[in-house]
Amino acid sequence: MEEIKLYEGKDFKDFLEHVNVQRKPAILRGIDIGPCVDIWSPEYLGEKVGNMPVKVHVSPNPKMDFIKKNFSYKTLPFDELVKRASRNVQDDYFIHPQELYYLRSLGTEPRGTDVAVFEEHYPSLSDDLKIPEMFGKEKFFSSILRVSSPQLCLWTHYDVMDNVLIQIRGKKKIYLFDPVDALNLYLIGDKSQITDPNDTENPHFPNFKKAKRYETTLIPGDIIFIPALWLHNVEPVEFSVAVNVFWRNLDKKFYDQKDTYGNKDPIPAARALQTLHNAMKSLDSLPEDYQHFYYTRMISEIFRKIEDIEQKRTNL
Ligand SMILES: O=C(O)CCC(=O)C(=O)O
Repeated sequence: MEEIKLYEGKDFKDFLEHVNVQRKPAILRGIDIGPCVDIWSPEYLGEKVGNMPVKVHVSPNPKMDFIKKNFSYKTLPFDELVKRASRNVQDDYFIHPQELYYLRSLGTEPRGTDVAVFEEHYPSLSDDLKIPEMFGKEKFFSSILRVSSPQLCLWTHYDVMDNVLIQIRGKKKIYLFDPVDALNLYLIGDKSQITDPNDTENPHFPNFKKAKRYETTLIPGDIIFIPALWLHNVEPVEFSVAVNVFWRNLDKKFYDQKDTYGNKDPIPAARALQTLHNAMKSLDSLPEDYQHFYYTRMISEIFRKIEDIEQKRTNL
């Protein structure tokens, strides 16, 4: 297990330097983020936000799997969501058999054409949370409220932008993997097929045990920096409320302007992946032994490129 650097105290200068220079995960603990840490009980949240409808993931299985879609979507009043998500899982079993809940707040536009901004969509809660100004307002992309039942794990995925996750209520385990380990993480698109980061002996994913794992438990008030492309998986130990803030760490021109969820690959990368799929389609017309040979040739070229990049990085 790899250490995640912890910065404690009121001053976040060293944390910011780590974020900007090392571009590795880091935790900031002990800064003032407002009264939310003390007052965001399920009752308070329900009362303040009321019955505004929200779209939630409902899962019978604590390990949500986006690839196999083992969960469904339901629209619930916000106050009902926090009531259900904050029940102890065992007590809840007979009332809502095997239902666990996860809210990832989206914009309010029903067709998903606006970006999530916490202060705008939850104005009755916004004074309770002071989001530290860390990265420059012009780079801001979105801020997302996340509410989760105890134990309900979000699938392992990467985001295309840097973000900080501000843990407000409940303890939450977080597992992170360096993008250099991507080959050991069995990716399909932006998601990994690894739904349980502790399942290192799964015969379907033999290389997973080679991936270096960064792991920690966040406590209320903690802010963790999750660099773009770092795979991560979260497992709330208790009823959990968090807000994460995404910002464009690359030049604006690299991002798809129509991407309201902030999960589309940077434009040159999306084009490269599309070209790869076209190349694969074009090879389909050849006999299999030719396909095998030309795929191997393509892989050799790609590996050469990766070696060049690695060489450059070790010389830095
Ligand atoms: O804390 C969560 O529920 C998920 C966090 C996450 O996926 C993120 O910060 O990108």
